[in-house]
Amino acid sequence: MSRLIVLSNRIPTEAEPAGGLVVALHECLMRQGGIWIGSSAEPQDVAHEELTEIGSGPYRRLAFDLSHEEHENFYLGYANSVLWPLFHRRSDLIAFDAAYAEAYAAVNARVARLLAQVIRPGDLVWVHDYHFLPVARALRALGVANRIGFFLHTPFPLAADIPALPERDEFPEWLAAFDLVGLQTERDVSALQEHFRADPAAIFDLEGGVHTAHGSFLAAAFPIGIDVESFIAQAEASDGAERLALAPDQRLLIGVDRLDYSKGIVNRFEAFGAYLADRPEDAPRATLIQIAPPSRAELEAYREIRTELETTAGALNGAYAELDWTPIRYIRRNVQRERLAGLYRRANAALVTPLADGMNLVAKEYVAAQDPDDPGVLILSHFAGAAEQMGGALLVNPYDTGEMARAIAAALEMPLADRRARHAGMMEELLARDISWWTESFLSTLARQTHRAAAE
Ligand code: GDG
Repeated sequence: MSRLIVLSNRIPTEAEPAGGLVVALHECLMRQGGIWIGSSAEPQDVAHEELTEIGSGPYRRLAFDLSHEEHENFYLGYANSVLWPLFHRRSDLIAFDAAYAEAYAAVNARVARLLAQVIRPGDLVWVHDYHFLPVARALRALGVANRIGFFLHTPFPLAADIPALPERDEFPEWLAAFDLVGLQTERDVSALQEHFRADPAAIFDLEGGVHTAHGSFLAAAFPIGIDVESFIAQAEASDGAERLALAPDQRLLIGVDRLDYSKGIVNRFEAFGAYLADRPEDAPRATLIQIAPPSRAELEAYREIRTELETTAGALNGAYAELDWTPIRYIRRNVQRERLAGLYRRANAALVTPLADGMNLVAKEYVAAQDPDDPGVLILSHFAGAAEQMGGALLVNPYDTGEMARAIAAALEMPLADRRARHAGMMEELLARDISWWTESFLSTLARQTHRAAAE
């Protein structure tokens, strides 16, 4: 069996709670042997040309340095102020700075040199996410002929938006240096094909192969899943709901998101406000619990969205709260995973309403956590990748406050038989394509790629 070399922005440490993706990759590495490579937890004064061993364990974890300047220009700059907004249809938020592109190229070139030192013939290389788009091209230039797969966790950018990228001419070359480009949804595969259609020399085959002047690769959808069984067990064992101290008939809605402008949290609060405004006097009270741990807080766009969110929550609570009822409970602190599972189970509906999202695992976790005899309702944005699979959700346009407010009312009034049928359908899909399916199908597809002579 081939060894696996994983490259991702961060390497999981023992101190952090392990999510489904981390556990799944950990299991692959345990099975196949290999190395997990990512950036050091803290930026350094100088980025040395070496990999540092992290901890000890059944497989190696190696970290590469990022200097303070690279943290600014590569991570916060190019990755999160150019690619992230572009890939989430927010070209208006792109920050243009030549230093960003320079740092992005330099870090990827260094990571490629370091990777080339540890890759052995026959290894499979699995690169994660938009931080490392050019790394395969850099590896090919160093003579690495191994199979290299890439998985994009975000949406694939719309063809019409890609011209906003200063490095638009290099973008197709970056992709073509991989053997396999995995995307979350069929919609993303179509977006990729549309982008390559602009190249008159590009040929597409029926199996998803894209043949370009820069090389051939396979583009396919691998919708990421969750560890369904372990989520069910956590939800059943959790004390999350008791901690809320809610009256038994109190209706609960839940939102859980990294605080990010792509997640549509402000729109969601406004929709909940519209629901509250229209709610009949005698309707049961509903509370929205929103868990939103901050991320990328050094960036202005993230500080702005936080202020906007907190202002909106404050205004709605001011308008609708009563002495014994707070409509929005907003929690910025990270909530333990087990507790979260119990909160999902207690919630009558989840509001998963991103403006753009690669997949959105919260949608899947919410469904998995439900009591099958009395399940809650998933309200899901059309623009989450999960919408392609979760046919039993109430699908909404997150920009349409009125539509979302009506979906909240419909969810809270939905008859049990309807809730059960929707939940059962979604569970079937979740079980069929869980996180093990995801890693296995990606890696077996990568292992089958034969067009580029792999160094055996
Ligand atoms: C990217 C893509 C894609 C959140 N708050 C807490 C907490 N969480 C956990 C959730 C969930 C995860 O974080 C968030 O995952 P998402 O999928 O919703 O979103 P991103 O972080 O943006 O992830 C996304 C994903 O990659 C995987 O490919 O689905 O589209 O953007 O697991 O539960 N967990 C705990 N406490 C919190 O307070 N324990």
